[in-house]
Amino acid sequence: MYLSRYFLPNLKETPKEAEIVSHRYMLRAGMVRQQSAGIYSWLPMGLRVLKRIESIIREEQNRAGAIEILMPTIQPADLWRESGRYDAYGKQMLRITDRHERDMLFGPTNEEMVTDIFRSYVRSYKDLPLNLYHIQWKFRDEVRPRFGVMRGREFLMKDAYSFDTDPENARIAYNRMFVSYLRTFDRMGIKAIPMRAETGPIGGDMSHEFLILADTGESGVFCHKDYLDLPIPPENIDYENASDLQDIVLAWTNAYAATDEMHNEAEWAHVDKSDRMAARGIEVGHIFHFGTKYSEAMGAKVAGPDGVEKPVHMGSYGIGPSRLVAAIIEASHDDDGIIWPASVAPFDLGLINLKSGDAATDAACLDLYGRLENAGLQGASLPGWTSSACPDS
Ligand code: P5A
Repeated sequence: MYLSRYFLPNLKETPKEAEIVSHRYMLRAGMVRQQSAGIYSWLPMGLRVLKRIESIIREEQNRAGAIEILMPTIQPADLWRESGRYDAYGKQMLRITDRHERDMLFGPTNEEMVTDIFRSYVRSYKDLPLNLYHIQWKFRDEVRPRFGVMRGREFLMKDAYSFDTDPENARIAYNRMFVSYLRTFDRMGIKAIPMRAETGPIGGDMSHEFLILADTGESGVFCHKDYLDLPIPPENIDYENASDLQDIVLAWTNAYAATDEMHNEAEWAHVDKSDRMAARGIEVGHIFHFGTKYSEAMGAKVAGPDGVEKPVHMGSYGIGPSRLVAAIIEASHDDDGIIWPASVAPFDLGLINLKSGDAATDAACLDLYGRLENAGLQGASLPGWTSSACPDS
């Protein structure tokens, strides 16, 4: 890509509305443009980072056996009436009426819709386990959209949904996603620590949030220092091996780790003072086990070997790719700008022609540019390069 032919509307001044560093740098680097409170257009360089984050997530979801689908952003209210969440969701839900006076909504999450897909096709335990995911825009009318794409109203989510015959298998499905999240965040160059979490409007009895440590995080976190050095599961981890998965989850949940909502002073007191980390964190992922909450309400049943039909056991697993763009910047920057982890950098390199107009240098640069591209590297090339537009990779 020639920088002179690229669309990189970078700003010289720091916009006043940007309170945190990631928002400032994203606006200054021309990555996003705010269109309304909490609603953003993604400009070319921002979109490149978002797409790289998406593809890491996709690769790790596929590796863990999840299957990609794509559900719509607009959903019929009737599905949500079946689960009882249409009224319960309150003002966070953007409600829409179509020309036939039918109640619709812009999806804040997809538990109901995926349960509807499941009940329409799956009847037997032989078709399980199943995990379906999609990467789709969501809308939540947040009371305080802020910090740019960190807490947007329209935001991208990867949401996966697991279906199993019983609680034991549902636990294995949960562990699979837990382990795949450790790999996913590690590949993005960030340390995300799983912490026990509230289940909120999604519901259920077991939940972990994945948080990265950053001073600007919205949650207070309390955790053991050991989490900073635990090994990440390898690429060839066997997702069919339930006991390996359980061992990894135990290792990653053994020491104390909780957000302020779940913090327990009595348990914290048992952690040696020198091992304590009390910090701020950004939630980049959140996983839930909620058993039969939706399948019972919506009649999603499978027949077991004995032919008896029972509601399917479910969990849901979210990651925020658009929030991750900002979160990675919060975790990796200095006073001069963003320090992109190589795996998510918008460009792999910048090629600078210091003698633009000199025929031999121009030809050498062009040749090098072509060869780098053929080698699979994504570069931004001159002439017209300015240091303020230079990605830091
Ligand atoms: C899990 C998947 C859910 O909605 N249902 C489907 C469950 N979980 S969650 O925790 O509410 O959201 C999952 C992840 O989405 C990101 N996220 C946001 N990103 C930007 N702006 C927002 N307003 C926002 N709300 C949630 C987070 O990364 C969260 O972990």
